[in-house]
Amino acid sequence: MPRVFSGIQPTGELHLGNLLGAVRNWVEDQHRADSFYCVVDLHALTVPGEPGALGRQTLDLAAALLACGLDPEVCTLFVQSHVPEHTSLGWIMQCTTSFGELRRMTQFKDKSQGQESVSAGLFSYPALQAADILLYDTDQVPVGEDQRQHIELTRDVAERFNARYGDTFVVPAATIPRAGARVMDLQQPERKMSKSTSGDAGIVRLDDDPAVVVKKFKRAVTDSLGEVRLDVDHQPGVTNLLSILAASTGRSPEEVAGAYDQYGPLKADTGEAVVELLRPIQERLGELRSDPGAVAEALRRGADKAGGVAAEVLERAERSIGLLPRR
Ligand code: AQP
Repeated sequence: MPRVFSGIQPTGELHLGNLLGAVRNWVEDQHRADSFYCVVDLHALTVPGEPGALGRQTLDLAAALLACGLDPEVCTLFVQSHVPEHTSLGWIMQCTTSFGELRRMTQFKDKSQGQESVSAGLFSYPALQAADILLYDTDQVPVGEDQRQHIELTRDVAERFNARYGDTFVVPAATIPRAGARVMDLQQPERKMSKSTSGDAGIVRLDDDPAVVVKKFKRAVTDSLGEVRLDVDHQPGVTNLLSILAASTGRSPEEVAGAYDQYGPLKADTGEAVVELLRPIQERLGELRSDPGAVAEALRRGADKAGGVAAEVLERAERSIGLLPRR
């Protein structure tokens, strides 16, 4: 069985981009791979947040992931800070990654733009992300398109470490879905839909009311060309709607594009398809939110299992480097 690892930040509520770009594949992968999924709370510290809110957001995000279909009896779902090996290997990865590599990361450029103060953690977090992945001897990392560059960096760093200290890490590969890999903001379709940067009208949250979802799609920004074509450069809004409709209904974007010649019906059908996609998730989310103890218990069991694997791999890396063993 291949080993799969992926993570998500508890920086806000799960949105349609997270679901179509990553989480839906996690749910499928858990049945065909030995899968580890991590709520990466330490990554959330790279940008300022409301003091004291992180624990609640972490639990809520875990409940949302379970509502999407992750089964803690089948996969390993855990919280990054519950497995301290992540920070230990994170430092080793910082010392294996170059300043120039981190400076080229486009997410850093995007997220640091216009900020009064930028943390050193925001700059170096791709090294911690590399540690997250490498700690589990990961073969495949299911992510959205925006994470492609970080997974490439992880591969480079793993290969560099292996060349420098001897074969230690499995070199992972990204798995990116064909439809839904890059869901764009409904109001600014040239920007990705994002937990922390999208305004309310541009983002579809997992627990948005059906009427709200329909309204957001009705008001989605398109263009004045009056044609329904897949053309991300000239018609980013229309292309986004076609991609979302395709990903939500299991069709190809080309097939969906051929079925419409007006924006109104395209918006209405996309809204309805997303409402249907979210309906069962929202029902389960209601049940899970009423039992936070069960969610916390699933995370505890996940951390125990993840910690066992992570400790072995960290020790292997420390031995490769030649750090003095504890015993
Ligand atoms: N718009 C998107 N389309 C497709 N996939 C997406 N992902 C995120 N946004 C989209 C994928 O979701 C997974 C978890 O992402 P994350 O929360 O760890 O970080 P992110 O990519 O930075 O997501 P956000 O929503 O933009 O969060 P913030 O605003 O906190 O940075 C990843 O696999 C990602 O590819």
